[in-house]
Amino acid sequence: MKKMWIGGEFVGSHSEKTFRVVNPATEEILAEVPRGDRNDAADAVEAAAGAFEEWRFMPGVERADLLHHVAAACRHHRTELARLMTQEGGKPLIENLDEVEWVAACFDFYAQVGRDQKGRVIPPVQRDQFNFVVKEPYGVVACIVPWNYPLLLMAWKVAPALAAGNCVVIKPSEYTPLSTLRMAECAFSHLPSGVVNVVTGYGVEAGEPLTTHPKTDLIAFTGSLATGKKVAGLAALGMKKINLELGGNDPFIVCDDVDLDVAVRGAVWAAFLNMGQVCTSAERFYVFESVADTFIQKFVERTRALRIGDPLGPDVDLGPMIAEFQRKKVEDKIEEGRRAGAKVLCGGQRPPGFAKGFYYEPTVLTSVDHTMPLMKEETFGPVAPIMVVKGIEEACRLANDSIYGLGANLYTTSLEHVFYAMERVKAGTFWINDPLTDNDAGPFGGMRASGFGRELGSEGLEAFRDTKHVHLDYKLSSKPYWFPYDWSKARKTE
Ligand code: TXE
Repeated sequence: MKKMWIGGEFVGSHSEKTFRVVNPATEEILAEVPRGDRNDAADAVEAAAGAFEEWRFMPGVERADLLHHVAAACRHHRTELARLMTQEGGKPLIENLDEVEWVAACFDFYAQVGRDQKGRVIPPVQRDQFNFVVKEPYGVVACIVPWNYPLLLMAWKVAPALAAGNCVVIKPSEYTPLSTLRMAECAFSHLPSGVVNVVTGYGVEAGEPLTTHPKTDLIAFTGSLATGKKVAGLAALGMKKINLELGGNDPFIVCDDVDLDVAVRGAVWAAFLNMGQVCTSAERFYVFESVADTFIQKFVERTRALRIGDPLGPDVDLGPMIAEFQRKKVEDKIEEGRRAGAKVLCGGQRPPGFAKGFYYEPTVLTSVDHTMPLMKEETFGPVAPIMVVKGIEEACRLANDSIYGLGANLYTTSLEHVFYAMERVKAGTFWINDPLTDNDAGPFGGMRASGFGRELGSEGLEAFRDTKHVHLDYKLSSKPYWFPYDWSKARKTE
């Protein structure tokens, strides 16, 4: 039975209860994991708070060295961690191998950024004074992580949080805790006890107590809009800082001036990567009418050619969805679209020949419009609804007709289209001719209902640092404007 990582030790839950982790490709039980509760969450927060004083004042170069160590351990265990994520999450192994490298790169990035600067000097307002701004850690950061990128979305919180001098408590998703527990064993174990803690369990039982614990200073959350609202509400009661990376409903615009073979390959990948279970999946397509028929025909051809199978591979493009609840959500969305008149060009069913596993065929629909939830709500599955538009104005208007604003994609060779769309479309990341490429130096996060705060980039470090202005008078001189007042000046102005 697996154990949680708290205060530098592997421990069971106070409740002694466990929950099962299932392989979504085979529906077999992979492991029993402690079902963490309020007491376990409290132990982890206390362990993090206890380690804070030592960790926050560790010299930046030493902290950086330890974070580089985490990155090296990650790379050393890359295949094992990638296989674990594949078994518990269903993402193809080839994608998880990439994910582990991105995790290591994130720790390397913040090891360096974290030791670069921690404030600035500003000009004083009087002689014999010195003013400066100090950036300082908050203290204990709760990192609540979803199942679609279990290690990457954890690293985007933990690496900058640690680099800024905070200590953390990680609550992985109940669907994908194993890879994070293994990271604790092979990488976080190099850090001083209590700096990183991992509490496994369900959202309400283990996640909520982390959000409300008096010693939790900041909550960094990635997940659904619905749960993000709950976390934000509870954090507000305790006046805690939050960073929310929520859902998306990303538009994908294809103009009539591009190589359609390239645009189609990019679009199919953006739609069906990780079975569409990516916060920045391309969830809705807008194609210029003059190229729509050709685009749709090529898109369907490439979708039909996708290889569905065992995510451990080899030669597989798509694995299963994470769980029955997610597949059912997609099936209901497609059924609803069909009833409203949408046409399914391919997919729209479970693939034959899979007795087990939450498999679903990648699905392409046309005859869709913005009265359908398919185009307005996050589907988070292997579904590509395509609308035909007259031009860039209509495409941008429809792209913005959403409560979300996480990412957006555009294919064009026209600078006019680039600037028209880039300046108008509401999205935290705007990809042009290269969908979903992340950059550790580029801030990632949502506008509107997709959340607030940013991960990655210098913004991603700032999210985990508080600001203090220090004002120093080194002559200790008294001031003319102190008591008792000299009214003679006032009379002169009368
Ligand atoms: O997300 P949740 P789930 C969307 C996607 C998906 C839906 C539900 O549409 O269908 O969310 O997925 C923890 N207090 N995204 O259920 O509930 C939970 O244990 C504190 C988009 O996975 O948001 C898990 O660790 N924590 C998203 C984490 O929150 C709570 C990626 C996310 O769970 C909690 C994933 C509570 N009350 C899902 N309730 C993206 N944008 O990438 C749950 N949790």
